Amino acid sequence: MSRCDFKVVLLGSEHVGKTSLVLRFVSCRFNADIPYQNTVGAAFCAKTMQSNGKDFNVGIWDTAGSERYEAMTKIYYRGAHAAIICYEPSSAASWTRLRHWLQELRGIEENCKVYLCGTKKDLLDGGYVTREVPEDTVAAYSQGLCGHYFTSSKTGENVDELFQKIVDDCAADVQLMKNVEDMRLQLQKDEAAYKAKNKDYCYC
Ligand SMILES: Nc1nc2c(ncn2[C@@H]2O[C@H](COP(=O)(O)OP(=O)(O)O)[C@@H](O)[C@H]2O)c(=O)[nH]1
Ligand SMILES: [Mg+2]
Repeated sequence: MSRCDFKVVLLGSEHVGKTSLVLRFVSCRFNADIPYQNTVGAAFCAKTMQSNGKDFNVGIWDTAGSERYEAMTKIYYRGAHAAIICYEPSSAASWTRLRHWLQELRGIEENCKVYLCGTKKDLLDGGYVTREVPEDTVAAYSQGLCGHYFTSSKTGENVDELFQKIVDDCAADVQLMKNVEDMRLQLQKDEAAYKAKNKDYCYC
């Protein structure tokens, strides 16, 4: 299995914590001491996850939130099975912008599963910041979407839960799973054909 079974994109304004969320999930790390690095275009990583006893290769695209890269970011929506749209509960601006990301995404991938993610839970819990986005506003907006998670990449709280829910939802999607099976079969055929063809050139 060399290609990704499920494609997940991360969207949200600059600085909301998208790259930290991916880093925490994939590497179980949090780099608070590293100076802020803007993601350019998008970064890709993959992780194997299980659902219902089966393995799935999950590809994660961490996009740049900056308007400078917006035209580029759209390229990464295409073919996404799930999107995590991030906002900071202490930033009304990041919440306002979230609607924009959702519209953009829907325009390109109508059937993409959408998850909202409120980031930096540790800061709110610790009283370091104050909430600007009311909880009932988030709850109302989340209805009709696939879920809402409130995460901390610093402590890891709810990070695995968010990604597990995405994989479980994808694995339970009959049409999507049919495509995954078809793609795996095609890959096996391509690989067998490639090996058969290259056998003729082997002199060992
Ligand atoms: N305390 C705390 N800081 C965070 C958390 N997530 C991200 N940050 C910090 O927020 C800043 C922006 O994070 P980053 O992941 O680069 O945001 P991005 O621009 O959305 O990719 C960095 O200084 C991170 O260390 C978190 O869960 N808790
Ligand atoms: Mg980033």
